[in-house]
Amino acid sequence: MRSRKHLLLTIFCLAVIIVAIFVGSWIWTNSTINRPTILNSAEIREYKGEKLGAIGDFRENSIKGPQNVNLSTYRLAVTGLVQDEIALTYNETVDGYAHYEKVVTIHCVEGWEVKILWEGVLLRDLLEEAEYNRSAQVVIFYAQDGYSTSLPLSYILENNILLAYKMNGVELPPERGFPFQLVAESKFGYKGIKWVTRIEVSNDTNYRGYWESRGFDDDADLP
Ligand SMILES: Nc1nc2c(c(=O)[nH]1)N[C@H]1C(S)=C(S)[C@@H](COP(=O)(O)O)O[C@H]1N2
Ligand SMILES: [Mo]
Repeated sequence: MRSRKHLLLTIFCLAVIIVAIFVGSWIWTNSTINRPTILNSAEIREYKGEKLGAIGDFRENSIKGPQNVNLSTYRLAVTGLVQDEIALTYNETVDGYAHYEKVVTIHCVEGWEVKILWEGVLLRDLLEEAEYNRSAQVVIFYAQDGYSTSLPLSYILENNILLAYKMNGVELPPERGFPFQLVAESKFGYKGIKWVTRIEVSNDTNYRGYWESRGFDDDADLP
C-alpha cells in the first residue's frame, strides 16, 4: 500500500517535470532572449521604388573560387595603347575619380539574374588618366584568378561602363569581386570580370577571354 502510494507520487513528479521541461523550452524558444536581434542591414534592397536583388542571390561559380585580394600590394594597372601606363592603389582609384551609380541586372548564361545598384568609377576616366589611344579597338581585362575578358572600346565609352567598388550600398564582398567588378551591362555575366587587376587598351580584336575561348560568344549581347 505504501509502496503503491510511493510509485504514484514518483510518476506524478516525473509527469510534472516532463511538462515543466516542455513548457520551459517552449517559453525559451519563443522568448526574446533566445531570438536573434534583427539589425538593420546596410544593404539597399530598393532604389527609387525599384526592388533590388540581394548580394547573396548570386551563384558563386568563379573559375577558381572567391579570391582574397591583399590591398597593401594591390594595384589596378592601365596598360597597352596608352601614353602613360598607370598603376593605382585601391584608395587612389576610389578617391581619385568621380563616383557614379546605376541599377544593372546581371544575367548569367546558367539562367539566373540579379538586379543590383552598383556604385563605381567610370572606366572612361581611368582610360583618360592613362591617355589612351583614341583609335584603339578593344579593352582587355585581367583578374587575379587568371580570368580575362574583352570588350570593344566604343561599347565602354558609349555606355558609361562602370568599374564598381560597391553593390547595394556596401563594399563588394570577396566573393563578389572585391576590390573591383566590371559592370558590363546588357552583356552576359561572363563579361563582368571580378577581382580586376589590369586593363589593357589594345587593337587585338582576335583576343578571346576565358569563357570566350571556350566557346561562349565574344559579343555576349543579351537576347
Ligand atoms: N575573375 C572572374 N570574374 C568573373 C568570373 C570568374 O570566374 N572570374 N565569372 C563570371 C561569370 S560567368 C559571372 S555570371 C559573373 C557573376 O558571377 P558570380 O555569381 O560568381 O559573382 O562573374 C563573372 N566574372
Ligand atoms: Mo556566368
